[in-house]
Order: sequence, then C-alpha cells, then structure tokens
Amino acid sequence: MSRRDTRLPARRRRTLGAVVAGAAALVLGGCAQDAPQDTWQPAGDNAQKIHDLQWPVFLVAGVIGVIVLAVVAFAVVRFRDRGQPMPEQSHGKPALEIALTILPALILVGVGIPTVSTVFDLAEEADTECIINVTGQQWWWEYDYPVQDGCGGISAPIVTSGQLVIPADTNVLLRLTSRDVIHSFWIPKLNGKKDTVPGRVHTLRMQADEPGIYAGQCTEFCGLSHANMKMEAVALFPADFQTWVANQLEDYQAPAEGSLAAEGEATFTANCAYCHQVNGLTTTAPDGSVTPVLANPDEFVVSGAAPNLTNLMTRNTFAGATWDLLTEECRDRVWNAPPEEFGERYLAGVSADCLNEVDLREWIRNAPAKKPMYATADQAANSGGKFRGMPALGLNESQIDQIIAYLLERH
Ligand code: HEC
Ligand SMILES: [Cu+2]
Repeated sequence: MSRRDTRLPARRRRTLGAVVAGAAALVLGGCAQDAPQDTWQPAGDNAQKIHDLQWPVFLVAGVIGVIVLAVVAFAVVRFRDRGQPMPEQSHGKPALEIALTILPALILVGVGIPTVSTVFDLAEEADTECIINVTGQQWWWEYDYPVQDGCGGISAPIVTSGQLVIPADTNVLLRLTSRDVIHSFWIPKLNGKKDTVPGRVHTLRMQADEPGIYAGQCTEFCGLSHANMKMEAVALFPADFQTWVANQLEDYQAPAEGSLAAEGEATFTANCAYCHQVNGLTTTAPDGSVTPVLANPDEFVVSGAAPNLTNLMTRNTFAGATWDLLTEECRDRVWNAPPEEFGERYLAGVSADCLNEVDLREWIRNAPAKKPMYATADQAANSGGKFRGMPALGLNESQIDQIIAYLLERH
C-alpha cells in the first residue's frame, strides 16, 4: 500500500471549519439567550455553592477530555494501518504507569474534597429561618406553610399550589414528599434537585438573593403529564412576604348578594368544592344554620388532594404552573419588574383586566383536553373510581361565567 497524504483537501477543510464555527455559534448563542432554568446563572447561596464547584470541575474535565480526544485522534491517524511492519512489542513502562496512576488520583482528590464539603454545606439545616412543606402529586405541587415563628411569623397554616412564595435573602428549608409516585423538585437557579418520594420526607434548602420569579420543572418522569408539572419560586422582600402572608390569611368575604359572583359561589359549592377547598366557604340551610364546606378529595382523586383554591388570583399560574392566570402583557410586567418593584406588582395579583380568561375557561370547561390526565370515568374505574387529575365536569358557558366571576374576587 502506498503512503497517502493525511491532510484533508482544502475544500473539505473549509467545510469542516464552517461546520465547527456554526456549532460553536449555536452553543454560545444558546448560552447568551434568556434561559429561565439555567444552572449556569445561580441566583442564591445554594445554587452559587454548586456553581462554584461545577465550573472548575467542568473546566478540568473538559481540558482532560480535549487532551484525551486529541491524543486518540492523533494515534488513529498517525499510526493507522498502512501495511507497515509490526512495531517492537514492549511490556510496561513502570515510571509512566505510576505517573499515570498518581496524577488522576490527585485530580480526583482535588475534585473530591470540595465536592464532599459542598454536599455537607448544602445539607446544613441549623441556620433555617423558614420551613415550608412541599408535596408532589400528579401533576402539580402543593406548598403548605406550617404555623411558625420563622418566615417572620405565620399564625395559621397556609396552603397554596404552583408558586412557592418565599422571603428573599432568607434560609428556607423545604420538606419534600409525594402523595402518589416519585417526583423531583428542581428550581435550577436556586439549588440542585431533590426527589420527592411517597412515605419519606427529604429536605432541600432554598435561598434567593433578589426578589423575582425562578422557574422549575418536575425532573422525575411521573406519568402522562410529567411535562406539564412545573413550579415557580417567587421571592419577595421580607416586608412584602409579610403582606402576602396577611393576604392569604384574610377572612373569607362572601360575594355581594345577587351578584354574578354569588351565583358562582353556589355553582362552585355544587360542582367544585367536594374536591377543592376554599377556606371560609360555608352553606346556609333553609333553617338558617351555617355549615363549613369541606373538600374531600380523598374520595375522588388518587393522590387524595386537589389544589386549595383560596385566593386563587394571588397566584400567577395554574395547573402545575403550566398556564398563566395573567395575560401576556401583564405577565411580562411582573416577570420583568426591577427587584424593587417586583413585590408590588406580584402582590397586585390577577385583576379582571389582567386575567387570561381563555386558558382558565378552557380548563374549567374540559381540563383533561388541556392537560392529559387519566380523568375519564373508564380510567378512574381502574384506580378504584378515583381520577388522576381533574375530570371534565360538563358545565355550560353561563355556569363558567359565574365561576370565573367568583374566582376573580378575593376570598
Ligand atoms: C374530582 C375532583 C375535582 C373537581 C370536582 C374539580 N377539580 Fe379542579 N382540580 C382537580 C385536580 C386534581 C387539580 C390539579 C390538576 C393538575 O394541575 O394537574 C385541579 C386543578 C384545578 C385548578 C388549578 C389550580 C392550581 O392552583 O393549579 C383550578 C383553577 C380548578 N381545578 C378549578 C376547578 C373548578 C372551577 C371546578 C368546578 C367547576 C373544579 N376545579 C372541579 C380536581 C378537581
Ligand atoms: Cu412529577
């Protein structure tokens, strides 16, 4: 066999150069874009600790990777079979072997020490200032705030969903569990991920330097609508957080008699309240006796829970933070608010002008058509008559009008 030129022809070299430059532009362009779930843009202490570990490890591993690939490529090209005689066979080079054992061992120790120390730092709980329980279920997250002196003081339990509201610059400890299958909680800009496992409680620290909204996504495949199981952490200055707590704990205000919202209250009580709790909602019997309306989702939903709809319009999103309660314009005003103004805009909640009525209507009309759920009667029959998610309830449009008027009022 004759020796061939190992260099690529000029034209192919140019093509290869263009491909490499194009790929690099794509990768770099991707990094520069606005990426709400970017681990390379930490926004709190815990994410920062992970970041301080990941970039040097990535750098070292990257350099080693490039060197190894280059050496392999060189060996493949330079020593390829050209019919040359067999090279002289040798057995071992002790100096080289020892060096190539010690060097990686040192690199691994160099990576291992900061890794273990970061793992311990992230597991720290002694400095916790605020505790929130987080429960995953198909396909949304519930947050409940137990009574505590932390978080600036919470005098009665608060239960909400979708958006995890936390005080900024505060060490929050999440206690995570699940009501059905394994899910995983991850707000990339604030910390790493943590699985939520039925029957177990795992803890995860959260701290955000600045007020704002931090997006996340369930990261453990959990069934049909796994991709529609998102969450957002909303950080507020501690004073704004106090206002949020006070808003959540406000007494129930019944809609004005004779209003559309009052009809909505009755329609809601009849069609929704057996799954969804609204704190303070009552019914009055003809004899004048007042009974609290208590949800009993245990009987109807596999997970035994449905989102608490008290003050729904203080949230910006619904159904696993998958749809906005705000129109695009109003949403942008909140998401792009400067940190000093963010609290005020978030606490304004969803007004009638800002309501994204299209998605909410579609949801109430036929939730499974919007978000795939095992929520037909047939499918429920396979789960002991219980739904996984919210079934279609067959309401007519004027009933939906009433319910929306009702949900728009603060209760
Ligand atoms: C059989 C129980 C059940 C009934 C009845 C029911 N829902 Fe739901 N609903 C659910 C479940 C479960 C979810 C969570 C689904 C998800 O996000 O994947 C939900 C989610 C919602 C959400 C989103 C809340 C949030 O914070 O994410 C709204 C709004 C809602 N339902 C409104 C209603 C209204 C209005 C009615 C009555 C017309 C109603 N639901 C009846 C079970 C029910
Ligand atoms: Cu999930």
